[in-house]
Amino acid sequence: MTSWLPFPASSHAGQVDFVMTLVHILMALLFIGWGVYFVWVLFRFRSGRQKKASAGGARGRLALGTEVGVVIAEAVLLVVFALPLWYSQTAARPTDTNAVVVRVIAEQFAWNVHYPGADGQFGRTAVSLVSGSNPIGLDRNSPTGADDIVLLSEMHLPVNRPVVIQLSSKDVVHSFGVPAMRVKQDAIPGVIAPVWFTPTSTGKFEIVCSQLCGLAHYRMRGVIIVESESAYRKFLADEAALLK
Ligand SMILES: [Cu+2]
Repeated sequence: MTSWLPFPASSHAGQVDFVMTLVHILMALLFIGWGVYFVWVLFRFRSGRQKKASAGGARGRLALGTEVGVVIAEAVLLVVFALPLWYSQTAARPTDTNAVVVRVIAEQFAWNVHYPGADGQFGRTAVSLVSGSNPIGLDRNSPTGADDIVLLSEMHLPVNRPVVIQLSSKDVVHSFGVPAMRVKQDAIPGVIAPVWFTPTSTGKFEIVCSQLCGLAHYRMRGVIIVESESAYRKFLADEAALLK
């Protein structure tokens, strides 16, 4: 049923697809219902049958009942399905303490990916340190900053381990969209927004910017490389070796 959607590469993809399918079914019913009603109204109230409009408006409970029914259906979609899912993937944190934590700092028109390095702690960053060669303003001399790893528009992740993305932006509002992971979260200057997911398939998956953020918005893309735990560890070790 959901084969019209991108390949599902995260553990919560099925839940998102389910909500999306429900929304599409409701919208299809509304589209057909309103369409049929519109044609019926054109026929029923044609001028040949009814020259003068009634100022009194519609009587009967059907219209009100339909409206209330639609509102209830939409409220159920929102409150029962959409909001709990959104909460669980953003405000709530994964229960797995082994989660990978990565910062993503968006800018026109790239994704800076910041790993805390071997010590598991992010180094200090400062706006005054931002330069062409230091896009996130990382202080390499801070106690936890020397081992940090910074990549441009490329993110490596281990398969089957939760990853918490701490998302922010250097300039304008962007949106971190990973269609295969069913992840989308706005990147807002001055705000650190969390979003998390668990990749369930190895492979390369596209990061796209999902907010129109400027002239080159269309090429604000990145790649997530999901790999085995050992390949991920090798990646971290290789990057750490480059810093020495
Ligand atoms: Cu953007």
